[in-house]
Amino acid sequence: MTSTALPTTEDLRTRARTSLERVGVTVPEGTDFRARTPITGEDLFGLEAATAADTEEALTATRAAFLTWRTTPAPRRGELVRRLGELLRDHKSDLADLITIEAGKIRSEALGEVQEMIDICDFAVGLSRQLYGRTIASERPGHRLAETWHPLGVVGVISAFNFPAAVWSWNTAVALACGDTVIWKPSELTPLISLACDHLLARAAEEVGAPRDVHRLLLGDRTIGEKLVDDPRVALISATGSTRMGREVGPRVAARFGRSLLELGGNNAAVVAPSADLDLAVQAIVFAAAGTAGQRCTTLRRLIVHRDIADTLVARLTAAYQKLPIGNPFDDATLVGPLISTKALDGMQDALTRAQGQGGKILAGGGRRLAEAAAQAAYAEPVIVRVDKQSDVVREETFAPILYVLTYDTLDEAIALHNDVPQGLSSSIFTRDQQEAELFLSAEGSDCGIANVNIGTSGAEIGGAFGGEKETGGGRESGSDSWRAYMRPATNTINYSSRLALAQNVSFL
Ligand code: UN1
Repeated sequence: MTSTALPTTEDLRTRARTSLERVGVTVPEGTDFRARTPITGEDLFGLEAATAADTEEALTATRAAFLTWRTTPAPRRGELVRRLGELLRDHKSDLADLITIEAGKIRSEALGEVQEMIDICDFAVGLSRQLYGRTIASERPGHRLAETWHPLGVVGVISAFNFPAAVWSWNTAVALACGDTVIWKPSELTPLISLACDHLLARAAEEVGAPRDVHRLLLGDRTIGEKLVDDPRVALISATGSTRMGREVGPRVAARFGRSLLELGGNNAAVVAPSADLDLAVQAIVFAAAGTAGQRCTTLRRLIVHRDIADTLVARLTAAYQKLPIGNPFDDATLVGPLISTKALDGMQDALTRAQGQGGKILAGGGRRLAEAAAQAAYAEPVIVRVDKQSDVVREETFAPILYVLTYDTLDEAIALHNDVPQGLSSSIFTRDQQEAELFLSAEGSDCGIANVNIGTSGAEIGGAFGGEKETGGGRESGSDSWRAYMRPATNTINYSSRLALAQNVSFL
């Protein structure tokens, strides 16, 4: 199925300009690089990129701002985040428009992304009154041990096109509450939503009397990210993107003893057991695998189905895939928008060719859509591929809507297959058998940072910690106690007696 005709690039340009103006941003015209839309695959505006001097200035300014921000009481810092959350609420629709225009997300998911930003702001406001340390029992009389959490410094946020605003907000709302300042290097593919977010934060800072330099946006190519990665003034690099990118960033930050928080590739799977509620499973699987055109790091990429129900489930999924409306993401009926680029589509076709060469059989989808409308736009049918083993291509993350289906006989076998990939982000099991569910969640079950029961792999709430193991990079962002990554703990030993007692019964003098 195909939804209504695509808007023209001129319509999208006008809509982007209107949304930006309502947010308060005047598009800074330039010639360094171009904002484009995957909806038509065409350019929207020419923009200016940050120069090396701009990057240097941002480093100096955010470092100077940190020196005052770190001593601003945390609940006062929370006021900035609260104001940002209010402005995001006021501009929810405009921001969602920009996300749809630049990332191609359907309207409901784009609004969801803005909601995710609002949610993390609420969370971080509460956090600003809950940066708790502990008191620890001392082994010495008249002594107290305590743990104090201090702001860390400048945080460099490197974000990807697919969650162009929410991932920035997870990092920025929490970092600001924690007393850090932020430099943001967004994806070159999503500059407009970045300008809008930066503008709203600057406005919030002005309104609450916080330093303007608590945040800086640097638009441009990877050389900016590299500068942040290598500069010792950046205390923490929080980078979201491919495992290939993380392989470069991690060691470079470590080489200067900086900290990094990496949120890299996923190759997420769901196990579907014989007792699963199939109505629920089908709905959850289609959203997780085909939603966002397969371009979430949490997208469901592997389905591990019990042999007894495999044919039934696959038939139901295939039928659902055939009805997926693909096309204009602004159309309420559309469920699958464009891929970000023709390069992404080439990557998808290449993976499908390889999968077939490695024994895979395409059961649904796989074709190109709306090719006639715009050669530069990349609309693709989400695909289901049946495979009999986890060959090379199945073990890789292809950032496109491809769902590989494998079968299993015993749960042990399913868990072994599940964990036998290099990535470890998100996972789920569909079962009504409590023993199976608990085993999947146990230490001998899923090896991922996110493990769910009777819900898909994507669409996590902000309250939990977000991130994964193995090649996913090990970082945790967003909720729970992820805030600790943005602060440094100091252990304090306080002697309130008038005797010097040495630990471990050491005697001296
Ligand atoms: C990402 O794809 O980088 O759980 C983030 C989810 C979203 C976040 C995805 N809340 O799918």
